[in-house]
Amino acid sequence: MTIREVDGTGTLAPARASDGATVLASPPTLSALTGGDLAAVPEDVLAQLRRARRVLTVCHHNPESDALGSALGVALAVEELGGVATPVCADPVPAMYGFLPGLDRFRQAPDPDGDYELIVVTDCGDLARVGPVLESHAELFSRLPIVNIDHHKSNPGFGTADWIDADAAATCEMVTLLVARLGLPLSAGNGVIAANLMAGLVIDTANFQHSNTSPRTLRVAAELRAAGAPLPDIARHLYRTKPSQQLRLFGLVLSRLETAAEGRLVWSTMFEHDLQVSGAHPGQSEGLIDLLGQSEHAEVTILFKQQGSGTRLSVRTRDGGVDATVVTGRFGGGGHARAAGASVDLPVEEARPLVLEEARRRLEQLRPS
Ligand SMILES: [Mn+2]
Repeated sequence: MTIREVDGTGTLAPARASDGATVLASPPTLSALTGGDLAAVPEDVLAQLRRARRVLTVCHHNPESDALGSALGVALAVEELGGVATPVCADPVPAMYGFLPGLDRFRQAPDPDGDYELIVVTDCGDLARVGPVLESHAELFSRLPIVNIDHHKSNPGFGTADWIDADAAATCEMVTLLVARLGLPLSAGNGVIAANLMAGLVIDTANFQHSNTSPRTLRVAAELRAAGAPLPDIARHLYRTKPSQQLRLFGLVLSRLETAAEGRLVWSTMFEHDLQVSGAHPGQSEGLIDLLGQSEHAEVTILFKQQGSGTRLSVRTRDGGVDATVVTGRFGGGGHARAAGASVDLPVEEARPLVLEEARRRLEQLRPS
């Protein structure tokens, strides 16, 4: 289908640069998105983006690919419409995203000669998420209109124009709709737009596996895939690419997996010498607990990490089961009901039986065996 019937007049207004020149002779063909999907983009957001020629796009500091993809996607769309844009993130692009094209466009501060007319903030649940750029360029943020595009339910609406959609799996899902509504083909920008928007979807849905993956998310993904987004590469780089040292570390810790309460309680321990043996660094234990939690009957999964004379514990629990914060709370920790952690001032051999006893007690309360 083509994106007709979306502006209420029966025809799609062709994308126009602010000097009135028609950028596209005919609207791009879409294969999956519906008129209803496209109609979700607010008119005031479209109007601001069609009008502005010099645009600053900003995502949150400590970025992942939903932040980066959404800010870059908007910037490139502005440029496709004949404007100039600077994508900014307060922090450098993490090395793990180095395989994605176009991220070298990011600056860590606005261009002093940018002469911006508009700021587009993406994937920020509140304006402070922008990070240090906000304070260092306070004048810019207070003077210029702000378009706020985000999918965090808690977003207070800090923009001149706000588009907050908590049903969107990713801000990149929203930006895909925006790019299409602007009349641009999703293959625009040499495929950079589609690749980065897809990466944002992949990260925020964990490969389209989280419950936030809606039919619309999949239609958006289908559209990006049709536009050439390299989904297999993105999924492999983000989820199936690990240094051998990290896999060796996983192996050491997985080999110590223990279970109790008919497999409902699962745990393992990572010792400091595991890092030396495997050659991994401490940050590479990321993902281990989720692997342990794949144990078939696991309801409470605990990873104990030796930290000098103390112990760090991570707890994961199954939906509808034990509240992980109740277990970690006993040991001065916190977190979320399904994922929590604590640091215990005891050697791992002493901390472990105490924590396991507490976890077992909570399991027992829930469903006595
Ligand atoms: Mn996001």
